[in-house]
Amino acid sequence: MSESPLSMHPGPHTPLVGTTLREHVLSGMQAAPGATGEFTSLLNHLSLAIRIINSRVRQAGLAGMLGYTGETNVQGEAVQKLDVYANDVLLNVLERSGHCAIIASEEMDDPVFAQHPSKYVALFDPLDGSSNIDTNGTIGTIFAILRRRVTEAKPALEEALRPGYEIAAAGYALYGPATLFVLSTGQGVHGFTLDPNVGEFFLSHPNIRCPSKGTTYSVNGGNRARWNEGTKKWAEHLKGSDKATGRPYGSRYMGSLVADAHRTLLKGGIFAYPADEKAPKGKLRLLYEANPMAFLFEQAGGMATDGVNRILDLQPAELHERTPLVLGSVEDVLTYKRFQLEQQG
Ligand code: AFP
Repeated sequence: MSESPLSMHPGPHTPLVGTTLREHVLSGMQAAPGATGEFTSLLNHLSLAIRIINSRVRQAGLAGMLGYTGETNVQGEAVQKLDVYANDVLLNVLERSGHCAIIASEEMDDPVFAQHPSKYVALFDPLDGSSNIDTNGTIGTIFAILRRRVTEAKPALEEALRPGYEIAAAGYALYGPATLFVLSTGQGVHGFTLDPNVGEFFLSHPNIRCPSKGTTYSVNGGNRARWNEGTKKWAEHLKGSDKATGRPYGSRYMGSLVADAHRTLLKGGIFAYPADEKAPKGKLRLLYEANPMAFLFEQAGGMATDGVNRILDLQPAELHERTPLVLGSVEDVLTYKRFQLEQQG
């Protein structure tokens, strides 16, 4: 990237202008041999969609956008007005980008296939944690991008059903006190904060690393009675007192994966949504939630499993498949695994 005249001759009144998301993506792509600019353009379109969704989230209470539509989605969950809005924005912006052959969303029964040849598959949860909307809690958007193997081929559903280790880029937007865009294109994890006055994301969290161990755990303890013995013993273990291992752990749970995962990514510790008697395959969706988060955690030096197995190795069988999800600091995720293996004998 060429230096601007300002940065070449900084003076006492020179404004400090940080790296924008656009510049960051572009500089990564310039280093990639054979890059055509399509990937950069796709990520810029995603950033646009997120800024549009953010703008509506900020006005939701004033714009009559709170509450339910009265419909249920493919998961059987009540749909919020903002769920629909966020889904429509992402779909519209990504279709217009011309870079996605297949677009699949947690809110749509079936994927949308493009009529023209294009290189990428986009998977997203348009508004994660939406049960927090009406109480002004933190919510987010989660996405993953896959490269198609053959651009010219007619797009098919199987192209979306690929294991997470094939992800080319993943990230999330967090609509909290500030709006953040956390992204990995396979070269570490970087966080950008939206300057609402300028309308740009600026690099605020370069090269995020998840600590190897934390002191908090994040789980919906209300499900305890339905957990397996391994999970029950693990939770009791964390509540036990032992100075050497930092126990008892503190408990933090928002019920919004983006918020809980973001805190865990920065501070370390563990987030778990295990399988239970009511949800034997877990609650969270492999393609829209678990895979993108697992990609980010591994890129940041953390770990993500279904309790025992690596999330990114799981072969999806269907679009809306669910999985147990345990992610966070390597040491903490391995402790959870030890309790699962002990119970299995
Ligand atoms: P909603 O989008 O329906 O609020 O679900 C959020 C979510 O998928 C994920 O973001 C949370 O981690 C998890 O569900 C919370 O589930 P519980 O309410 O069962 O704890």
